Amino acid sequence: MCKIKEMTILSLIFLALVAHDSLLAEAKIMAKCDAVKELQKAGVQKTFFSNWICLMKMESGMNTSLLTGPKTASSYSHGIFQINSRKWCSRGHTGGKCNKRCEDFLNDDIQDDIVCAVKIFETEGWKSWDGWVKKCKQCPANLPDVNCKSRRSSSLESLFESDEEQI
Ligand SMILES: [Ca+2]
Repeated sequence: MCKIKEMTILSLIFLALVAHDSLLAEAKIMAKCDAVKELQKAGVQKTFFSNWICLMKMESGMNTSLLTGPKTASSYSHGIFQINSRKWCSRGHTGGKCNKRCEDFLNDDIQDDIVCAVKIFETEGWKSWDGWVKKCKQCPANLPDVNCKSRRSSSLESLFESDEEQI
């Protein structure tokens, strides 16, 4: 009897953990300091960090899996930088000016997203992003503090993740 009860409790705990994990997986909201780390890793100039973070917040709410559209020319915008399929990537196969599958801009690894976003920036400037123009350029108060000194991010996710981040 006790064994069975234990098993049931264990399975419930297991199910709760799985459910919790999938909830986190669905949300995919990147914490600010995790995004800062990603920018550092990609070698982006530090002077621009607050603009990049503001842009990500305003374009996608830091949601790495956000897909919006269709917009003009039935284009879709992808991921944390809302990279558009009209010019920069192709849906279903590699292509566009970044030579990438748009779907690659919907996952949790944003290194490739950053490479493409930097290319967009170098080609068209910040003005390529409406969200940046309206909410970062015109409201500099929205530019966040990007000094992430603490080793641990304060994000909810970090409570559930192992310490793989410190390299
Ligand atoms: Ca990606």
